[in-house]
Amino acid sequence: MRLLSPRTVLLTLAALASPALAQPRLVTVYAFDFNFSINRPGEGPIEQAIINPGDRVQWVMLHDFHNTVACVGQAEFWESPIMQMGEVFSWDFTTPGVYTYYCSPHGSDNGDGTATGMQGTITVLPSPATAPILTLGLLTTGRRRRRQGTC
Ligand SMILES: [Cu+2]
Repeated sequence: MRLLSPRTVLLTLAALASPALAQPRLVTVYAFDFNFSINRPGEGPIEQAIINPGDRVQWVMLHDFHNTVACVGQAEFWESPIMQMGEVFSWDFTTPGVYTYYCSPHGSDNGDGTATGMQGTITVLPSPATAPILTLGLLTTGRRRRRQGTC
């Protein structure tokens, strides 16, 4: 079995970690049966979506008469109209944090960052801005070792 060189491994890791190469994702949250869920009906509802800064969340209505409204006092605020089956509302998240939202016909904002009833959360992870610095450090270390071996 041929092993990858340390430099090849580091370059691969750098490519995977680089935010410049990371494309924004489209994450779908479904609204049905008085739930928000990243799973479809019948798969068990998962109310929390975890995304990166720059990702877009789209709420897809699988039933009539739902909407998505952010609780007040968070870094980002959105409020969709009440929608019918098949309609979609999208929001691009830029600021890391945990965002609680609810459906205004079937839930409510508790005023303290939580919601009751039909509600969910979007977790926007911290920006991976430190990744290039770490990668550069590893690559520099790799080059030093190579030079020492050839002298
Ligand atoms: Cu609703």
